[in-house]
Amino acid sequence: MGVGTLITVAPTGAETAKADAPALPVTLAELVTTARACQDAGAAMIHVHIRDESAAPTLDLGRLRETVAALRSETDLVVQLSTGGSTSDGYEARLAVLEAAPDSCSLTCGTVNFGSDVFMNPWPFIVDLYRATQERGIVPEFELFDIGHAATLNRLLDKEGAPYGGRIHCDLVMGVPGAMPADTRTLVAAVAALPPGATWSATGVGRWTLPILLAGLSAGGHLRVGMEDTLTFAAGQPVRDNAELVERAATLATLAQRPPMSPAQARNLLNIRSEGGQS
Ligand code: KMH
Ligand code: ZN
Repeated sequence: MGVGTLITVAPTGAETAKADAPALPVTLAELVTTARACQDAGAAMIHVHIRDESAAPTLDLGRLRETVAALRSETDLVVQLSTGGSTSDGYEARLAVLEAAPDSCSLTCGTVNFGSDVFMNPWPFIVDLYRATQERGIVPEFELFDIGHAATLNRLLDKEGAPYGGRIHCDLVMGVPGAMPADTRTLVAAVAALPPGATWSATGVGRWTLPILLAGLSAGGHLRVGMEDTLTFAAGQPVRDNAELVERAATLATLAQRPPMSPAQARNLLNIRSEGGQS
């Protein structure tokens, strides 16, 4: 295939308590240490959720700005902030995330059941967030938790035009309870529903991490791994840390003859013009 693999690490998320997973990076120092280790292991982009002083999820703008600055100065990674936050975050706070001026942000293309909660992404919010990415010059990554989200993405592009940077990059998040299942036939169907020319990564939640990693590689996709999505490395074996998940993804991508992209190659793929901190 001749194309490398973009490995994104999602190290923290908003759902897991530090007490349940001591290796979860929740302080800025832990996040930066994790980011460096994951870059060394083959990650090129980091999908960031942050926590407050009590390790609870937060969208505090000051902390987000500090986080972007620290990741820029200490790593070369493409810095992607989550605009999903946690299911209890309001639309205004989620829109305000863009004021922290990351390279990229997540943009979920529809409302979806999320375990016993609902992750709200109604059409007017999607449009507001998308326009804000265009105005602020932030490259969106379209998060698809269900196949219907691909239809919403196609509608969004039809009505609102191309994303900033001109590249359409999607992430299939598979296996969230209540959302699309994490199996190969669903992955193939979801990829077939993407806009023409889109690039995509895939991640499987929980025990679906490895099957979706293998299916994604075989289907020509990129990869997302990390403790946001799974806390289990193998049956009965907790994840050591995020770098362990990135190392495995990098090993399998290399075996598939699509070795990990560097952060510079990832910037090229996504058409992100800003420079990484260390380049
Ligand atoms: N924490 C989930 C409710 C995103 O980062 O954009 C939403 C999420 C998606 O993780
Ligand atoms: Zn997230």
